Amino acid sequence: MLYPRMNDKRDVYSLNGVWDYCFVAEDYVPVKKNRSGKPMAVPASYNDIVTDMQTREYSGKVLYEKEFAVPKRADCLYRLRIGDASHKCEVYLNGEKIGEGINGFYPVDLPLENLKENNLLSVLIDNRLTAQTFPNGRMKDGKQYIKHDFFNFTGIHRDVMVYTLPKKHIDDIIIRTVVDGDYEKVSVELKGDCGNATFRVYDEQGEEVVCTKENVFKIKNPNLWQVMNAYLYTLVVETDTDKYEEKFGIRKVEIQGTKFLVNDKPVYFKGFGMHEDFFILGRGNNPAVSLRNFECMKWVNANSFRTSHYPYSEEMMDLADRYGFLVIDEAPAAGMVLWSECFGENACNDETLAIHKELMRLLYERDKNHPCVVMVSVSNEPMTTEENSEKYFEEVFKETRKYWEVPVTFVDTWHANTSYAAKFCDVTCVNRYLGWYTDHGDCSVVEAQLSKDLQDFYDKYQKPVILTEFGADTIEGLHALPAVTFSEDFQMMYVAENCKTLDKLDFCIGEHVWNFADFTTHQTGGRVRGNRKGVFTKERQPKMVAYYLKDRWDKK
Ligand code: GCB
Repeated sequence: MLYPRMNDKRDVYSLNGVWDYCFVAEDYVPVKKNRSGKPMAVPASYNDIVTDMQTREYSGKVLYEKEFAVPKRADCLYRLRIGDASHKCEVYLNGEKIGEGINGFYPVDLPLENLKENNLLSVLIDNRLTAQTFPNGRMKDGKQYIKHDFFNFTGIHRDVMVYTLPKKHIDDIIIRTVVDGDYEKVSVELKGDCGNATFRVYDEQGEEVVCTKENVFKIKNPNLWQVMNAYLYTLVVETDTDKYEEKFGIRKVEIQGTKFLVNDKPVYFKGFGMHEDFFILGRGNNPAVSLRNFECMKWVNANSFRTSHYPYSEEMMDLADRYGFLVIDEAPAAGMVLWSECFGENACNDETLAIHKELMRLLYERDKNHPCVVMVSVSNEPMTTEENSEKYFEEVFKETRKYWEVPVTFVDTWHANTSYAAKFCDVTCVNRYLGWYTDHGDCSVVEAQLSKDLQDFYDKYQKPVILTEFGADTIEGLHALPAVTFSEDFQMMYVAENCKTLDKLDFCIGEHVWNFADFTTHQTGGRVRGNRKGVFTKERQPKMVAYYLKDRWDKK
């Protein structure tokens, strides 16, 4: 699956902007334009744009429509690309169904076969979460119940494009950098009707370093893609009829004992779990916000992040490649709780498993050429204390490993002896809020409890460990002596206590503070304008703890 890029063989037309949207009944079919639509921005969630609660928190079907026209050329094929419509969607062109998106957070890419002079594109979204959607949720008496701690943002969240392809075209490019001591072999697999292909590689100065007809070639004295010191080559594939340009980096990922090696050097993961979330935009992709996120992460001396709890936009992944961040690429499998059949339609079942497997494949299709992806996480905090989760995750891991060559994990909240799925992970990833959700306000419990928990995991599985979440809700500007919870003083003490403990555990290869920035959640008693565990505020300004981390990570 190639991202739409414009060149002399391919056109791209943006459909971003103001669309019409409205809520529709269960059996609604968009055969003709709905005249009751109101204006809505794309890409964006509608939830933080509207001013009434019923609209903000609506669960059901939502129709997005856009009229458009593009120059018509007989010599090419037209396709539609929606970066993400959350969650499931059906797509209609001029009243005819042309395809669907099985889940939010993934691109929907469909042929546009019967384009007219003027066209109507209708995207019928369903934002309800059940045991067969990702994330999981539960509907009861028309009400949405959710087990995860982030808002169910709804809308078309990423760019919408119409693009053209030559009739004989490249469908996909898979780039593998074979690092075998001299770090120089690159192999390119093409899919599609490609005929006679030429491969050219340009370095960052724009100098051509390779020009060949062979799909396996060498780059002399290559620059490696290094952590926070990225080097990206540009591959240009040209066939008789088509052309496509894809960036790639040369890097090798390996686990040796308790070490996670990138290009043979051990790395320590310093960074965050994050969310795609900003004022008014909701989960809408915005390059300025993404860049501010990266600049803040670089400033604080982070070198990695997890795409908690769903795949982030393709544009974010491109930036991570360019900055040199290590990314743990997470599937949207949050809130997975029930595997037992006695829960009927509320249980994860074979259908859930089939979709989960397909989402792992689609993640590979989308992200395979990104050097930043050094590990894949199949789920966040599933209820792996349930016996039936073992078989389920065995299958999900097996499927994921069919595609991905990087280490595979999931993020655990249970214990070494209680988690049925911990054994499948290449790296043990654990979330802990000791002194916060347990022994609230007492940092003195952290050292003993955290060391024991992580040591137990290591003793049992002998895998390197990352503390993938720890953090404390903090209201910026609130100070307290002694440091009570919600103050900046407490957050700093809390984070430092966890970090100090990790320094004593040599099997521990990383720390991801929860969260990079404050973010929106559902309304519950424990959340004041959402989750406030950000090291940065929602405006992307540092809280006091950011200065502690900046100093620590500079030395680490
Ligand atoms: C967790 C979850 C994360 C929550 C966080 C919290 O364990 O993985 O999604 O936001 O705790 O702050 O409660």
